[in-house]
Amino acid sequence: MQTSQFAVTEGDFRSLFIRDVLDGLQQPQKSLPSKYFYDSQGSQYFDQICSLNEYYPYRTELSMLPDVARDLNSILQDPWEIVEFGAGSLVKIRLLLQQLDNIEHYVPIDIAGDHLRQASDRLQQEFPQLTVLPIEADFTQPAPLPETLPLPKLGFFPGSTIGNFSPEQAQFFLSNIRQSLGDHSRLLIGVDTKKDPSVLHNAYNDSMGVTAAFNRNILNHINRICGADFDPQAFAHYAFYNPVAGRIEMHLISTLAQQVSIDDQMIAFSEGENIHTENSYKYTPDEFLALAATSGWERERIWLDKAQMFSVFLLSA
Ligand code: AVI
Repeated sequence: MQTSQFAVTEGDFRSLFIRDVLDGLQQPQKSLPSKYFYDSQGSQYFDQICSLNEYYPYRTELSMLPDVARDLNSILQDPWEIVEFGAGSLVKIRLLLQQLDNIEHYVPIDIAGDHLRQASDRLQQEFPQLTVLPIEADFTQPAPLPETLPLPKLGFFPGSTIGNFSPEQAQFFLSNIRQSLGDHSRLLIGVDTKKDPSVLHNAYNDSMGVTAAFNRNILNHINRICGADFDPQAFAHYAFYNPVAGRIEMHLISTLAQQVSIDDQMIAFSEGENIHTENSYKYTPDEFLALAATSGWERERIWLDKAQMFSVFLLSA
C-alpha cells in the first residue's frame, strides 16, 4: 500500500486549534467548530451514537448502501477511482466495494492519520486487487488530488456530514470537490431528510446521554490541546430542531457564572450563557439538489428508504 500525506505538524495543529477556539469564544454568540468533537474519545462517543436506536441516520444509510451499490455497478461500467472524504473507520466503503467490479484505486482522506493507515491496511488485505491510497488531510480544506490518479473519479461523502456545514460552507465544499475530482466525475453523497421534529429531537437527545457526553467532550479536547481549564460538568447539553433554519442546533449551556483560562486568555461565561457547538442541517431532496446545482453537480439518481428518513444522491459533474 502506498501512502500520501498532506499532514500539518503537531505544533501547527495546536496553534490553529487555539486560534479557532479563541475566535469562536470571543464572539458575542460564542461558538466552537464542530470538527473538534473528534479526538479519540469523541470518535468513540460518535461510534456509540451510531449504535443508538434513536440515532436513525447511520443505520438507515447503512441499510440502503447494498442496493445503492448494486445499482451503481450497472452505472459505472468503465474503470473508476473512489475518493472518500472524512473516511473514518472505512465501514461504509466495504458495502460498495463488495458489489463494484470496476474500481481500481480507493483514496480515503481523513485527518486522523494513524487510525486511517491501520484501517487502510486492513482494507487492502481484504481487497488485494484494489490499490488503497490513504491521504492524511483535513478534507474540509481544498487540496489537489495526487496526479497519479488518472481515471474518472467517484467522490463518496456518506453520513450526512454535509449537514454539519452551513449551506454556504456546503456550497463551497461541493464546488471544491467538483474541482478536485474533475470533469466526468460523480459524487455519491448521503443527506439526512426533513422529518417529524420529535424524531429529530430524540436523535440528538438520546435517553442514555451519549450525545450529551459527546457534546461536552469538546471541552475535554480543548483542555488537552490548548491547556485550558474547562469543567465540562459545569455545562449542560442542549439540542433542539430549529424549523426556520431547517437544522438541529447543539449548544453547551454554562450552569453558573464562571471564568475559563485558555492559553493565557480568560473567557467569562454568565449563568445560562451558551456555546453553539454544532449545526446539523436537514434537506428535502429538492432543497439539496438546488444546493448541489449551484456547485456544478447535477442529479443522476436518488435513493430514499421506505420511510424517507434518509437520502443518497448520485450527482454528476
Ligand atoms: C457527523 N454528523 C453527521 C453527525 C450529525 O448527525 O450531524 C454528528 C452528530 N452530532 C450529534 N449526533 C451526531
